[in-house]
Amino acid sequence: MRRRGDSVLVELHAWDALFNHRFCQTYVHIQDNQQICGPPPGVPVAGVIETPSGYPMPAAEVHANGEKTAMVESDEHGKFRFSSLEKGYDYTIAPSCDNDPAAGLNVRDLIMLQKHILGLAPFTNPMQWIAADVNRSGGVTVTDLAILQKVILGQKDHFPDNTSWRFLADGYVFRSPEQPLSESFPESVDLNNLTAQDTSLHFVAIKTGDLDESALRPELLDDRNRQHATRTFQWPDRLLRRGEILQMPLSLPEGLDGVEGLELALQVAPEKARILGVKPGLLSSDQYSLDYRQRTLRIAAAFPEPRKSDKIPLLDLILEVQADRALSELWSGSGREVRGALFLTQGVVQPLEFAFSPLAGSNEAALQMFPNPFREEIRILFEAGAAQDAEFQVFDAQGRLVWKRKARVGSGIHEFTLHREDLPGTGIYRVAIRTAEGYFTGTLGHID
Ligand SMILES: [Ca+2]
Ligand SMILES: [Ca+2]
Repeated sequence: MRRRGDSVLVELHAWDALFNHRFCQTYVHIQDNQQICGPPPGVPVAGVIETPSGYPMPAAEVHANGEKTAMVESDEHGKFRFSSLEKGYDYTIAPSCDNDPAAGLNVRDLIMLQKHILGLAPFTNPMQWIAADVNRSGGVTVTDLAILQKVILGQKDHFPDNTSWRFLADGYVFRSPEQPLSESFPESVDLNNLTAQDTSLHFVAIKTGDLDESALRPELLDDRNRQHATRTFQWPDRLLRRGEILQMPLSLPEGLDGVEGLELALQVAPEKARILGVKPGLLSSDQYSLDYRQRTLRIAAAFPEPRKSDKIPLLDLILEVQADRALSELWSGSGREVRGALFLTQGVVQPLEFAFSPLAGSNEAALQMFPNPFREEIRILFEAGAAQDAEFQVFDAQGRLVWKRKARVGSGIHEFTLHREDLPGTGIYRVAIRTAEGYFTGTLGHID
């Protein structure tokens, strides 16, 4: 079939009266100057894209490639539709999506991949193999595990030689489901010499690395979180001095059994401390990452064998303290905002948070001050359990030490007085009393 705009090869032959013959080749360029041919006929081509468990995939590009090309996007129901593809041409219909490689990736995926590689829980359907072949090498190996770990830790922002999603043309039957990657399964549909509409195309969307299919279902993890109690990293709080090097051991919270993995992001507050490094512990260096600029420690660890709580640190985080502050004040966000989760056997996920407990014997509530705010002087009371040395400190709102004193105190209630001339001016101040038993803190206001 020839159309407007086509060039057609023709031969021109000529004979004279003596039948001498010559010919030449040239082109006829077909034009429709009087617009009598009408629009070329087209037919709709449409279908749907869903995850293996039937969740619709929105915002995937669907390309119709060939001599004629077109592109549409899937809608929130996973549906796509080319309203009119010109008839008579060959098309290859193929979805694609390479956005947000980290979507849906978490330690549960690492655990599932590791268990498959170790032969503890081999995959049961070909989609898992395709998701797990992170580097699209045609096999599932520890290299895929390492790349997945780096993407989860934020050390890689894409999958080498692979896209965020792959799309399997539905209806393909794997000949050897236990070795699906050895087959050339179809990731597109060919429509040759299109003559009639086709609105029943179906693709299965497979998110690279996302073995538990949480990419389009973030509520999966949230639901599991809601069902289980929060676990707490507990540290004794204490006052720190500017310039102090702090080594914080991070161990599994107490009372745990069957821990298959751990995910955590911990950020140090700006101006309060900076990360110097990590002292290795149970975790190998590929199971955590340090972002010095963002002041963030991230952990994504899948344990080859379920672990119990013990005292052996996962690692020690090493910080340089940049302001006189309590340990509990060094972090961005409160302990409840720490993004962390423990992955236990049976698919149980427990949220993780931090808590800082006063040292035994100390009690922040025991530090009483009045009048507060004060003009001339303020009386500050605290109770010590035994005779000991005490250090009194006052910090301004910027964390600068503005007043200090040392004294020996006996057991019982003690009082000291702060006068207006002890402070550089009006404002909010933080009082801290450090003793061998722990420390007491409180906030006071100085007004005119
Ligand atoms: Ca691979
Ligand atoms: Ca996942």
